Amino acid sequence: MPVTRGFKGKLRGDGANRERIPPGQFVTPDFPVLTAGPTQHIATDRWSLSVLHGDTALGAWSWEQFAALPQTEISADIHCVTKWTKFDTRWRGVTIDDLLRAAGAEVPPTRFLMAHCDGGYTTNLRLADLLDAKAMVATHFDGVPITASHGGPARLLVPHLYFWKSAKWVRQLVFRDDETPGFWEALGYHIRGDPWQEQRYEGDR
Ligand SMILES: Nc1nc2c(c(=O)[nH]1)N[C@H]1C(S)=C(S)[C@@H](COP(=O)(O)O)O[C@H]1N2
Ligand SMILES: [Mo]
Repeated sequence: MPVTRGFKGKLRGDGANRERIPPGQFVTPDFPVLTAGPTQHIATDRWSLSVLHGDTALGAWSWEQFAALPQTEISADIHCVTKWTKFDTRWRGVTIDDLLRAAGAEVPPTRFLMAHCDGGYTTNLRLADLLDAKAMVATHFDGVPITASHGGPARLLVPHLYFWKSAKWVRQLVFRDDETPGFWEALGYHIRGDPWQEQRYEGDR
């Protein structure tokens, strides 16, 4: 009976998917836009990405040079601290591992990094959360260039942390000796932001 089959299928799906929803989150099919401040628009011929250690440049890539780096696809669920979770987002870009390899910095010079964006947004990250193909600088979403509102031409993607860590319009990755808070972290959000530990605000575990 089709109704029974459908009903069972739905139950199985919900059961499996429940395990994919971090505590306090709800699933949306939408892709909300969340930006503090205006959307940034930068032409790819004026774009570059740099990796620095303090003031010292370790590597820098024009748009063409970046496109020539090894490309990787990541499919992942994403979790915003405002409580929406979106399943199965599909991205393409350059993993942080490949970026550091291209910069000749396979061994990260420090354990911490700050991502800097056009428009002034920053977010701090631990290298342990960026390596082993867990994160990338993404240029494509669902097979097409990321739109400006979602952070194109290039954004950080760190899907296992709350999505505020996935900095849109990223331009510089700066190694630092200390774990300095970025934009939201300085305003009271958690320094790391693991959705599975519900690390929303400073003081949460
Ligand atoms: N540059 C920049 N990156 C940013 C933000 C921002 O305000 N500026 N917002 C963060 C937050 S809070 C979230 S939830 C995601 C939202 O990404 P989206 O607009 O593609 O959904 O981007 C993150 N990256
Ligand atoms: Mo967010």
